[in-house]
Amino acid sequence: MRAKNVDFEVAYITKDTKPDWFLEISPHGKVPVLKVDDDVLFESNAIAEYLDEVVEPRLAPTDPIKRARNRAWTDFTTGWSGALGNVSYAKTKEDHAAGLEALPATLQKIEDSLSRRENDGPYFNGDQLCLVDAAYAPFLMRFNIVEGINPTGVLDGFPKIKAWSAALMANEAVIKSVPEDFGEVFDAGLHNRETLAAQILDEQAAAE
Ligand SMILES: N[C@@H](CCC(=O)N[C@@H](CS)C(=O)NCC(=O)O)C(=O)O
Repeated sequence: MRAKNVDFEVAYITKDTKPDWFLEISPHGKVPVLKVDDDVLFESNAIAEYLDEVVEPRLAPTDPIKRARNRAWTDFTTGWSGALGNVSYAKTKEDHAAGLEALPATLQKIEDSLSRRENDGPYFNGDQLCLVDAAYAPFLMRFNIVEGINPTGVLDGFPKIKAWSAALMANEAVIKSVPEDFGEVFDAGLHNRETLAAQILDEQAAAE
């Protein structure tokens, strides 16, 4: 919505204290939901596609083949988020090592898809942020934060993803997609999930 310069109000929902009004409108009790007057939309991709249809400028390619490819890659975010999350949110060193061993297979798919795009970037479709960027950026943002806590350097082997990630993390709409206290909220989430990253944060704090 920021990429489209739409006026909107945002309510951030905390997983363990979901308000009743939210549970009444969110079919799966999950974020995001978008309320448009009396209509409620859910599922990130459905919301993003709706916004793209009703608010100019159109970000999805007009060419049907390119649009279908974009859609196919936004549909892969479950695999993408799962593969990154198995590293970022691992609870033990063993699980972290297993997640890290499996991750390159998923990264390579995206690296190949970025290599095959017929543009010079920096975004998926060229110089305009698009729906594929919007779908992947949140997971890259969180992965990058955990890289700052427990670095693996895995993206060094995937230069296209690294450059794409740098462009996305510098984009104002992506930066503002989270609240200002996101760093603290995210750290608290790492602790709630009893992750290895949280243990490392605690060790670093104790050593200071
Ligand atoms: N496929 C859904 C996934 C939604 C989803 O899993 N949301 C997570 C946050 S990213 C959530 O609300 N989790 C809270 C919960 O499961 O209780 C979408 O893309 O909108």
